[in-house]
Amino acid sequence: MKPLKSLSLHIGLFGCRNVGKSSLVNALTGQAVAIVSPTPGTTTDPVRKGYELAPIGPVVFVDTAGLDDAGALGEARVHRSEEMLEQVDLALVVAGPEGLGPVERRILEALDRSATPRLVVFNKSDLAAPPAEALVALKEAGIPAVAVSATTGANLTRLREAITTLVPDEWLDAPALVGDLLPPGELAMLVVPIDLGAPKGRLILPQVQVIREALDADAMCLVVKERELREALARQARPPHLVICDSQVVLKAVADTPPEIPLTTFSILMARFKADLVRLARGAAAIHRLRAGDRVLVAESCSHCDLADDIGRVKIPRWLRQFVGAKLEIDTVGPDLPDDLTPYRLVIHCGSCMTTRKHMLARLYRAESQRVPMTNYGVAISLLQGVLPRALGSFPAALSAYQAACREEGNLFHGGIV
Ligand SMILES: Nc1nc2c(ncn2[C@@H]2O[C@H](COP(=O)(O)OP(=O)(O)O)[C@@H](O)[C@H]2O)c(=O)[nH]1
Ligand code: SF4
Ligand SMILES: [Mg+2]
Repeated sequence: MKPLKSLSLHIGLFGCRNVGKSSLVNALTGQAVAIVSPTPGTTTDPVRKGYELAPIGPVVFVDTAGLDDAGALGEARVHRSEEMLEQVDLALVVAGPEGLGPVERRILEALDRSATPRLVVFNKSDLAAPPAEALVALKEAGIPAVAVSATTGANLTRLREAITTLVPDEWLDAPALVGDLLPPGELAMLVVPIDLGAPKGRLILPQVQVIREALDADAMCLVVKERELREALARQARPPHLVICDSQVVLKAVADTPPEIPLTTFSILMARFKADLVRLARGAAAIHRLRAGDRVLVAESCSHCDLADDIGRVKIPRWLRQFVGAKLEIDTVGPDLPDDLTPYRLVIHCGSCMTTRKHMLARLYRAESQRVPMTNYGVAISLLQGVLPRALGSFPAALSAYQAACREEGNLFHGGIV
């Protein structure tokens, strides 16, 4: 068999006959692609199916024959499935509700040898839940597991999320943090407040990352506090190419920076780098729709962020209530995000500095698949301060997504969109 070579992520499904591998491909793609049959051994050669899998993008599912097939013909099929184990980019080890046996264990060992990201899918959860001891053992081994039903569709969203978090980095082209915005020789002016919230004796990670990337791009950086910004700008014979400020001083930075100079915030740069700025900007439009009594979820990704505590638990709720001019029900959660987000009109997520882009994309997907808009602290703060269009000026796709979402809702209220 020819080795797999393609730009699409190949996701292999492996397991015994009849556990529902083909049914899962059909359920995930919403199409009857793979032949499903109660007769064991129906899938013979690996079957590939290209599909646009939200939120990852183009993928190819590789549905394989059961690895427990018997007889001479069965052996040949097993061999072809085993070859696939080494070739896919990501593997779903599919088991029934009875749990893991020697076949699954062999598959997991083979995947470990080739360092292939994998997760165990306990299918047929409509018939029975997977054994608790199997879940505990997998957890101890650091192997993610999800119980689903291809028949009822239960937990397929969770499965997609789990797949997303396992996708190897090279398959999700991460946008640059700032390098693409700064041509060589140009100047970035960074506005960094040194207040009580600033850590002692150092800069925070996004600021350091921006400086490093600007230097990598052969650009220059000038770092000032918000009080010195006006003076620093006045001293430049040639204006900076971009002003980047801390979200919390965005109002002052906008007031002190001539409108022709592009300006954005560290958090907006991080939203693009760590998640998807276009989608978070679109989600932010829901702020204009909030009404008295609406529930908003403020979500944090980890539990060690004193600064975000203050922003997420105190400042954003206060600014949000002031902006909407009404009482809102604001819950704060973290580090776990609830499965059911439907009680909320909006999720405002933290900057996710400690988690991966995949993690954030999976969370965005969870919210969007439940039709709950999601934005993040950085985008929300600029909106609540009335300067979001200015702060998104360097990101036309995000700006138009936000404005289109505002228009869709027919809302130019609560301070308008410009
Ligand atoms: N109850 C139930 N039956 C399922 C589920 N998924 C698949 N099946 C049934 O299990 C049998 C084998 O499914 P198939 O997809 O062909 O398994 P494969 O051999 O692993 O590809 C078929 O009769 C399916 O209808 C499920 O989630 N729940
Ligand atoms: S991920 Fe970063 S922003 Fe989010 S709660 Fe943790 S430290 Fe704070
Ligand atoms: Mg099959």
